[in-house]
Amino acid sequence: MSPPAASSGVRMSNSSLRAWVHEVAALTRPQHVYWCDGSQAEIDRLCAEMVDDGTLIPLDPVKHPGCFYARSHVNDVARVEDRTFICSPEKSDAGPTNNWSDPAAMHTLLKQILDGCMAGRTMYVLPYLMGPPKSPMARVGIEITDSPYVVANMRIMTRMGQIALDELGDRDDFVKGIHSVAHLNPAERYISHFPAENLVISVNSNYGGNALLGKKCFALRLASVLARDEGWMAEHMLIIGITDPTGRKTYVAAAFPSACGKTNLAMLVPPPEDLEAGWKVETIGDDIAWLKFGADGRLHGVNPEHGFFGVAPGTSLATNPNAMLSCRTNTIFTNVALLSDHTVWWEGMDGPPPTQAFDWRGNLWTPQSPTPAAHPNSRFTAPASQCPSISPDWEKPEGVPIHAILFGGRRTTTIPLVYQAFHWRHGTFVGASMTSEKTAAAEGKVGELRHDPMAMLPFCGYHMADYWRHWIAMGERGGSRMPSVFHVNWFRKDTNGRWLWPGFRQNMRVLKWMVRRVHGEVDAEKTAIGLVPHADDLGLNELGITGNAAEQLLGVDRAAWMAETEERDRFFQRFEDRLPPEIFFENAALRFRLVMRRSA
Ligand code: OXD
Ligand code: MN
Repeated sequence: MSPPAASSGVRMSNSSLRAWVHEVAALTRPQHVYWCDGSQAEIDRLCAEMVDDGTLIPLDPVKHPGCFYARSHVNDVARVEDRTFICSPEKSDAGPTNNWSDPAAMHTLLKQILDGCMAGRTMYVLPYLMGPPKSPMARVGIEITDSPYVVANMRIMTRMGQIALDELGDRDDFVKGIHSVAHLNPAERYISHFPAENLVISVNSNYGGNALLGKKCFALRLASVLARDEGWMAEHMLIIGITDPTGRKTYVAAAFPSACGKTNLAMLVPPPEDLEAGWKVETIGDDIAWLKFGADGRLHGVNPEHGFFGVAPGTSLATNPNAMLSCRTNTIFTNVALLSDHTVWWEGMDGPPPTQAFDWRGNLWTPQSPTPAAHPNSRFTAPASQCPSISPDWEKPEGVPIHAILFGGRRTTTIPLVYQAFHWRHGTFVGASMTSEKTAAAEGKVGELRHDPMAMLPFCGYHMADYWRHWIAMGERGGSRMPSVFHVNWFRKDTNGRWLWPGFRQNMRVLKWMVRRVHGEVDAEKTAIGLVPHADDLGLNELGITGNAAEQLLGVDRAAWMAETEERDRFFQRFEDRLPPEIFFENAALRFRLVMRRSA
């Protein structure tokens, strides 16, 4: 017998959905079952309840209308890659970069944790849509959760409620997600994906990346499997539209590891002289892209999300005014610092630090305190529609044609500011070879270098070598219509540890060069690693970057690159005979070009 459903206005006649919800309720035994309709009245009521029980603190209604402050448990502040599992029927299908568990064994273990875990709580049933309404690329997910904080965040991050039920109709192909905060016990924390069942079960965490199941769990890990099987791509990429002074639009999708500036690039404000000349950058998405061939044979991209789950520290009016304006209203701030006037603060915000604040743990903080006021992975959850740079195309059901794909990492040495791959297969190798210094978005030691192919290391739901094979196959299908591929590195330092590149708005110089490359309007220097801009074409002189600094920023250090190829070989060996020969070949060809001191 399942408990009574607390009434909401949802209209629903999908019997497979109803049966599954009953099954989950019978296991988790909540006090109430509540179907979310996604309405404003519903969320207002839920937020009022969370304010009453201390889960949320309302922010100043004038400075931050509709905004709330939340703190997580101190042991629950980031994604937990060592507790994230791909439970594919065959171990070999998860590959060497994922944790695998036998699906039956994982189900048994999770059943014990889920058994009665919602007792005394309300179980929320959240229907949500990933992708623009009426888009052939959109998919419906259902998340069952006992966390009203998750409901409030999912309502921002997805199109949630009746709209999703209407899109689903009577179909049973929805992605299932079961989430319970259970006891927030880190030893029993599991983020488990069952690709063969279109199912995610996440227990003992309430952190966004682990608990908002539409995001990393569905839109990347499970969607990457669906995409492989159905001939499309689910990628950890932002999408922007760049308008040049002729009015022409060029769309770029870009994959950077977590906390490496995707949100900043997605919302870039060009420097004043470019704005005056007629350049514009518009945001379609800041984290995830679903790419599918359109009727024109090109890859088209949609942003499956509906909001931003942005890293707060370092975000300011100087570094990302569009993000600051996006999160002024109707936003949930998690683990930032709270000021006594009910506004928020984090390290890197404009102006001097406050004389005192309550830190993310709730302790009194002053600038003399030895620890940061905001957790380095503190977040804002803000509606994408509030972003001043949101593109008029962002909800186009058919998506936007992707002209260029950009890879990037946080590398203080070796990798130049920008280079272009010779062709798609080489570009696949460039993406597969991505490395970056570790950030706070996942647990682990910050600063360590790690391989993060296509920024998908923590998000690919199957064997990474098969994923590269899928990229190569997509390239064979798309032929000359595939996007051009580039690699950027905003994070180069000189031998004294000073940044070589100013970054932020000046990244527009690189984007403009890429636009001109895509349309065949500027040439490039053929080097062993790829096609590199001439310093003049980026206007490096105007930035005072000349001589040795320009050489370091754009040059190819053959010895360092040889070491890079050796490191790549070591990494690729992990994939044994599943490694596509094309990837092996591209690394050998790179080494050959470096040794022969030839260009291409
Ligand atoms: C994110 C991440 O939150 O990549 O987007 O960790
Ligand atoms: Mn991300």
